[in-house]
Parts: sequence; structure tokens; C-alpha cells
Amino acid sequence: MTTPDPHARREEEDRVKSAGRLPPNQALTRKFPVLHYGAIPPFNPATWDLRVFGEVEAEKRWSWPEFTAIPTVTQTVDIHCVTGWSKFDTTWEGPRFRDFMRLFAVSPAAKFVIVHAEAGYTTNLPLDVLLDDDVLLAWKYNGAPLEPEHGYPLRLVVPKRYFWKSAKWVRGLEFSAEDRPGFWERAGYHNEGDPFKEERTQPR
Ligand SMILES: Nc1nc2c(c(=O)[nH]1)N[C@H]1C(S)=C(S)[C@@H](COP(=O)(O)O)O[C@H]1N2
Ligand SMILES: [Mo]
Repeated sequence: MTTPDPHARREEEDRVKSAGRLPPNQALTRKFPVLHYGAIPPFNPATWDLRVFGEVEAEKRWSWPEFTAIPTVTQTVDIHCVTGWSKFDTTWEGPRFRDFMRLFAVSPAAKFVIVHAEAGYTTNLPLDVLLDDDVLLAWKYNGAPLEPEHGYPLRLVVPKRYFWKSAKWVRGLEFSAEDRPGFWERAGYHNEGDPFKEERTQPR
């Protein structure tokens, strides 16, 4: 039997899809909400670079043409924002973080990465979280360059953490022996941010 009302049918579809897949206290959206602090930064391909520094053998920079020459993978994942929306089946393309790491030598002391984005936004992640298969330095969404509001030209995508860890407009990756809370983490968000453990804010 089919449900004649398309809205009821969508709700039923969402309910079935969400089982075991929607983290606690999240609601599914079909839209792609835009969330960030501050203004959308401009992109100048002639001056843009991605800088790797900190606990690495030698600091290194990639220009935009150099970065986009790195082999990419395409991956479809669910994303979860701490404000309560989740979006299923988002398709991103870019180099895997762990493949990108083969292009330079990280010192054995490095245990964390501080991700630096335009305008001083930062977020911190344990290195082993970034080595997961599904972590991308994404520069395409649904086969096209990212929209400016979604991080053009380059963002991190870490599906297993709340989406504030997926920094938009990424410009630097700092490898570090010590953890250092980023922008939202300093503001009281949880250091780990696992949506399935509902790690929204810092325990106090
Ligand atoms: N540079 C930067 N990246 C950021 C943010 C930000 O304020 N600045 N906000 C984060 C938050 S809280 C979320 S939910 C996602 C939203 O990504 P979207 O706008 O593509 O949905 O970006 C994350 N990345
Ligand atoms: Mo968010």
C-alpha cells in the first residue's frame, strides 16, 4: 500500500532511514543549512595557500594548483550539527586526510592537529580521528566546487564529529604534541564532539 500524501510519505521515509543512523536529539533536514561565525572570506587563487606546520619535519605549503593536483576520493556521509540538524548522504570530494599526510613527514611527537581557517577560526582534533577513512580535505560538493558559504575553496569534513569540527575555509594544519582547544571548544563546546555520545558541551 502506498501513502497518497507526499509529506506523510517523506516523513515515513525519514523515520525508516533514521533508525540507528540519527544521533540522539537530532532532527533530519533535507536543506543544507549554513552556519558560521563572521563573514564569508574572499578567495584569491593567486595568493591562497595551505600550510602544514608544527610537529613536522619541514613546514610545507601548497598553492591552489598544487593542492588540486592531489588525487581525490568521493565519499557520501551523514553530517550532524550541534544545533540539532543532521543531513544524510552528503557527497564530498577531496584528498583523504591520511593520504594527504603521505606528502610530508609528521614527527612522532604529533598527537593532535589544530586546524586553522580564515579569520582566526580554529578547531582541534586528535590525529587518530583524522586518520579515519572518511575524513576529507574537501573541495567539491556534489561534483561541483564548494559554495562560498560552505567553505570554498577548501574545508575539512570529519563526519564522526559534530560539524563545527569540519572547519570551512581551511588554510593551515598545525601538528601538535599537545591538545589546544579551538574556537568553539574554548567557548564551552565539548573537546571531542561525538554526536552519538551527545558530546555537545564541556562537562562541568
Ligand atoms: N571557518 C569556519 N568553519 C566552520 C564554522 C565557522 O564558524 N568558521 N562553523 C562550523 C559549524 S558550527 C558548522 S555546523 C559547520 C556548518 O557548515 P555548513 O555551513 O557548510 O553547513 O561549519 C563549521 N565550520
Ligand atoms: Mo554547528
